[in-house]
Amino acid sequence: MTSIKIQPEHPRAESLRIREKLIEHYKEGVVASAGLIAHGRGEAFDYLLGEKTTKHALNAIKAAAAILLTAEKAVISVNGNTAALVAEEVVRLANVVKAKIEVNLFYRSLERELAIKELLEKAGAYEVLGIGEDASAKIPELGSERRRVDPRGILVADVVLVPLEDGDRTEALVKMGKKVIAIDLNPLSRTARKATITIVDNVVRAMPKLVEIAEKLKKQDVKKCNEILLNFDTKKNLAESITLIKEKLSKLAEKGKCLTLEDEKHEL
Ligand code: PTJ
Repeated sequence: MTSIKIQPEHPRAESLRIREKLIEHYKEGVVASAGLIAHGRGEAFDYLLGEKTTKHALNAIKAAAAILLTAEKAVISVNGNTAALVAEEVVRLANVVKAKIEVNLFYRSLERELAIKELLEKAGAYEVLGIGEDASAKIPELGSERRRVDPRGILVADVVLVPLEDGDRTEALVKMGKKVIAIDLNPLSRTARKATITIVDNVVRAMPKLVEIAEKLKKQDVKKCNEILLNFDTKKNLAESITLIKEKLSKLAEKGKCLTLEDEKHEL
């Protein structure tokens, strides 16, 4: 149930729908109040990226699918925003790549953990790790509540997918020898810069694409995954996303008109 009626012809209808979804889940105790602010930052970068999955993001998604399919113990880490926006895709991906699902929150409370678990179970999850006392292990050198992890999940994982979050845990997980896949619209964030593979895209577009590509890749020989990973350069890929933003802005400035990125979408 949404609190405003979104007209389908509104030029920013999709963006408004996503906002309403987050607000709704905020009211239900899934999304943290800071999650709404975090979304605003994401929106700003999405606007600069043209609100579409770029070819660079697609290459990173392929590499992410390959690393998840070749993992021994993959875990999808879920926070409030991720659960609100892509709970079904989280469950689908977990099934395709045989990953575990673990709730891991910055603003941790048992109420939120349980609300997120319920949402994931409604989406079809049969096991959700990291709830309450289950998160009994600790990630070393990490001060925030994110340090508390499940000994059956993130603690022993070799690959962890962390859709949109703050950067210090990514860094700590990499230091522990884990491979971290981040989905973050901000290519300048610490998460984006520290992850093993960074997908600079909106989770609402990246997650369904990741499921689709993992499903296709799973049918192929494992050699294909290794080949994708061998040819993927994280730093180069991240730099390409930053360059894309720079070029888009330069193009708008060159025109000498007061164009918005909305205009640019139609012009290019
Ligand atoms: O649910 P919790 O308690 O774990 O808290 C979650 C938030 C998101 C509040 C917490 O992790 C946080 O404060 O994160 P930050 O430091 O604000 O970072 C969030 C990052 O996600 C920013 O770099 C945003 O640009 C990015 N982001 C926001 N929305 C999206 C996004 N990236 C991809 N898709 C989005 N929809």
